[in-house]
Amino acid sequence: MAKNTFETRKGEGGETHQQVSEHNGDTADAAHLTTNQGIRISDNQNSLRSGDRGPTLLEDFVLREKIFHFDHERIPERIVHARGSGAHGYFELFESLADITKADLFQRAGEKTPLFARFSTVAGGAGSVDTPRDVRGFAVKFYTREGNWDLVGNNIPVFFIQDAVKFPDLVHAVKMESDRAFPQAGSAHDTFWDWASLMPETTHMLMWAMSDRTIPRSLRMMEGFGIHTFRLVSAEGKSTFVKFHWKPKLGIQSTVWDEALKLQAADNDYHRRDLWEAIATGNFPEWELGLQLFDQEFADAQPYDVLDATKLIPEELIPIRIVGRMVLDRNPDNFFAETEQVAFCPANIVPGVDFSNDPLLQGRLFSYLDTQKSRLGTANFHQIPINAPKCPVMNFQRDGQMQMNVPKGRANYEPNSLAEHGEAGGPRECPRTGFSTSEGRADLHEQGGKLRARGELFADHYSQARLFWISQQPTEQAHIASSFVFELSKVQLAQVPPRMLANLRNVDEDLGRRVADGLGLVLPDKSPTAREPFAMEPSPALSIHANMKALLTGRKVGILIADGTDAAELKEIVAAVEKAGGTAFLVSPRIGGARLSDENIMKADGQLAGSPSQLFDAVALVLSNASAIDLAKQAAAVQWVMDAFGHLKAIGSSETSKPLLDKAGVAPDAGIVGLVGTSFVEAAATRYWDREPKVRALA
Ligand code: HDE
Repeated sequence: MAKNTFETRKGEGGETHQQVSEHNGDTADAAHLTTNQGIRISDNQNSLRSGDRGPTLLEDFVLREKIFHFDHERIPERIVHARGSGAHGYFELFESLADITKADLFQRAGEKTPLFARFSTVAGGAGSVDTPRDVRGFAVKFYTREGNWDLVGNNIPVFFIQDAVKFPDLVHAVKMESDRAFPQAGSAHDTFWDWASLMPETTHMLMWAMSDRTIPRSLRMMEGFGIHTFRLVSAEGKSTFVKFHWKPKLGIQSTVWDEALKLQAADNDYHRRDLWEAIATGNFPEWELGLQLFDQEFADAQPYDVLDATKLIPEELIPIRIVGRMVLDRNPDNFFAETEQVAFCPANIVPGVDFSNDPLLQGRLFSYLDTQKSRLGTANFHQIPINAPKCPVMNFQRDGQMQMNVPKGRANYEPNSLAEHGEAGGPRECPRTGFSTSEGRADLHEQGGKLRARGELFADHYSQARLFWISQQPTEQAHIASSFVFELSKVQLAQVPPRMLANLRNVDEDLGRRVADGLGLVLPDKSPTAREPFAMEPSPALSIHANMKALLTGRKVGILIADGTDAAELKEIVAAVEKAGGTAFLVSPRIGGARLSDENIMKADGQLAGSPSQLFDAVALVLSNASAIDLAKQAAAVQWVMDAFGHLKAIGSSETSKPLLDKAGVAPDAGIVGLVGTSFVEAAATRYWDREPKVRALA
């Protein structure tokens, strides 16, 4: 802004920037430090004092302005989803959807629409860690030619509650407890489980929350879901129900729980850094946009209500139609201005997209606008660059705090006949192209009088929780049961775990029994059900393990080196990792590097103690025998290997590295391989679930 001001002054024929510089002897083309009023600052190191050891003077407007601005740098953090990371990118349409929707961004195959995406954890504060067990927000703002469309979703296709009226209770229960302000960023505490165990409608979501979905390996490796049923509306007014899905190009992948816990110490910013580095190195994260399209007839035939956000529609029933892709190709220039100030709102939709009567969605339509006013402080938050539509905005809304526009003329009402904005007197309604609520919304007309009630089918809380359970592979089931044990073991209120067990028995007897065993509790009677669950066919699409892609692309391999490392072997392994699309990261006891067998010094990317193996997807040990014997005496090195083994990762090692492997208790299996040929890069593309029973007892 300061720069523009100078340019304007030049244009107006006043004293120019150049002339000012010549007056005072500063170089004309230097970037001058100024106050917010544009006054050049001569000294940014010393405040104005009375004598060089005397008191600071009140008249020092440079100091006062700087500190004043600093004092107000923070704004209220988001009440939920406070911790987030964002990036710019674009959406590219694969095929025209003109027959289904008139939304402009879905008309022309190959066309790109700019967007900004923000991923977040839910419970923790803005400064909390990236890897707690938590749902992840997945919010996308499309800057379409017809205005902004925000698809504000999560990485899980269902939600905890059915009605917006319960949201404050959910959030109060899960966030840090109100008297003691802990725990930060985690659900493993009394109030969350007290509330959840009293709310059977949470059960389906709890199954997802206790699965590996809530400990993603990377923001780039998680799915996204719009959750609610929305509508797409064609130019002819035909309306189709839709559920939105984002499918990551790298496949879904999660960490194991012990790894996620240790990541909290290894790198608080693990996901933020991963996203940033991927974009900075040109490995642009990518997701495909998929639609589940269905009509009223299908909706009416289901034994669950499509307006209930605790239910999903199995992909096997309504296949996902891939219609385009999102590519994130630019990191933010400024975290605060963009990622922090971006203001999403599910009510931001464009002609051709419409809401359904999902009572959770309906409540959200109010909440987001309201929260932005308290977070960003003004009703003009839409003028902040990251929120501003990239199409014209024309109306007679005026004034308000932080108004950035300078509307001209007297006409600030509609209709008017002042002809100040052209013959029509300013912007007018657009009955043909403007947004109009779909007439095809049968769900609008199906109600009786004014009621505080839910549809009958909303009362079934267990059928889909069971669907999720039976769609998981045995290791995934063991992770779910173990997570329930972990979380409920942190609960100190004696009445809560039995209540939760009573609910879990309605999902699956075996699950209830395993969690009870893990807790050392007697299995209580089943809790009464409001509506009897019914059987559903398993949906393999709900399993991570069944759908994980064996890829090294986008993944990171830690390579341990030390003095005496074989130079040729190291070169070969780094080349193989990079050829397979992975990143090779050299770890050494000293950051300055290691003296290789050819006497050259190889600088390390990370020092051993600061680069634990949980930061990598697979590890390789390229050590001389002497170094391996030496490192076997160092806890950091032994732990490095033990953790890689315990986190079910591939370990490649030269024969000479064996003393360290042995010390770490590494037992042979398919993931323990040599470094010759392609065996390591092939092994490094996956995890070794079969190893798990050898390294930990699961419920
Ligand atoms: Fe949100 N949610 N939410 N939510 N939500 C917010 O808006 C709210 C819900 C989601 O990166 C808040 O700007 C209510 C479901 C994401 O900035 C707030 C209800 C889903 C983000 C709010 C829900 C979400 C938010 C807090 C129940 C998945 C972060 C700060 C009716 C479909 C967006 C803010 C970002 C943020 C309210 C339920 C996703 C308070 C009342 C369901 C990804 O307005």
